[in-house]
Amino acid sequence: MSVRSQSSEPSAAPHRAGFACFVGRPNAGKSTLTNALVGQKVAITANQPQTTRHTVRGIVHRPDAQLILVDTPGLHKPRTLLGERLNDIVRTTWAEVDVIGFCLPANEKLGPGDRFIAKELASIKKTPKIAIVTKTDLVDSKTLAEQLIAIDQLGKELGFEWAEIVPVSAVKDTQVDLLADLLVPLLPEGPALYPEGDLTDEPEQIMIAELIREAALEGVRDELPHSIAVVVEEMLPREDRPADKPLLDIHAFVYIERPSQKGIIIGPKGKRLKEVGIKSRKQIEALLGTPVFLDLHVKVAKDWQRDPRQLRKLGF
Ligand SMILES: Nc1nc2c(ncn2[C@@H]2O[C@H](COP(=O)(O)OP(=O)(O)OP(=O)(O)O)[C@@H](O)[C@H]2O)c(=O)[nH]1
Ligand SMILES: [Mg+2]
Repeated sequence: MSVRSQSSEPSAAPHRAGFACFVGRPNAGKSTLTNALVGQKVAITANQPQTTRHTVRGIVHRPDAQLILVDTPGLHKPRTLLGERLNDIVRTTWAEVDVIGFCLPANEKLGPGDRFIAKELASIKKTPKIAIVTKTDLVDSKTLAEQLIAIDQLGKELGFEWAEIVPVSAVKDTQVDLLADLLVPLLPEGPALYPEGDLTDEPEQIMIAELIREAALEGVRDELPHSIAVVVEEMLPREDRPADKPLLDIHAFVYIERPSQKGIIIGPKGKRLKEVGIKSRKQIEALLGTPVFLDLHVKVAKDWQRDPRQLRKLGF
């Protein structure tokens, strides 16, 4: 029998702080889940594979813990140098975090891509792994139950136990808080690592470029989403503006890989590019809290996904 102290105060749980990464196939819902946990958009999302191209940190502040989420690009069979770089980022990340959250969509049966990732995870023995079944709002309870069993089985086949298997819906905000509750005890004890109120450590310039890319991704298909890259070249407060009416000039380039893609991005009479500008400008203004003049230019960076020099220029 354990001896309890007489104090009526329950001994306070130690403060914890650490890193959890979300990994999984492209389009599994990692970035949407990151945003749901943080309570604000820190990572862009799209209904297309390979939307995320760098690690995005989202910070969850709680009285008992600081949970730093590291959203990663979807792990996939690479077809380009960019794809290889993205996969490298994922592998470096999962080797460094305190806990790994493996995201598997509820509405897709486990496939070779998931098994491939799970196998690699199995070799990272020291790090606890939580299986997260995403998009549960898209399936009925029977399908969900089958998925949970399949995931449990997958762990057993590979010779490890999931620390937890948690079904969530980021879109319907179902069990998102529970997921945080399960991740926190797996973090090391320690003080907060980021200042209170910081929700991400993404530089503003990168977030802006990402918001433009997100708007540009909407409605494009096939290979085009992969071909788009956005770089913010310059951000300058407009001169001669009264102090109470500032305007920020933002100049950005939307890169594509081939001249033939230009027409699609720009659209008839520039209509499409204009829409991308309007949509992303609203989000940028909300992010910065200041009116913005957004100047977008489309440029060709020939076959940039395969060209080391171009990749470097674009920040990969
Ligand atoms: N219905 C539903 N859709 C979701 C949910 N979570 C994500 N999605 C959708 O799934 C698609 C992919 O979501 P993302 O969060 O961009 O996926 P990701 O895993 O970050 O994708 P990559 O960055 O390409 O690896 C988007 O269209 C999301 O709106 C969810 O809980 N329910
Ligand atoms: Mg993503």
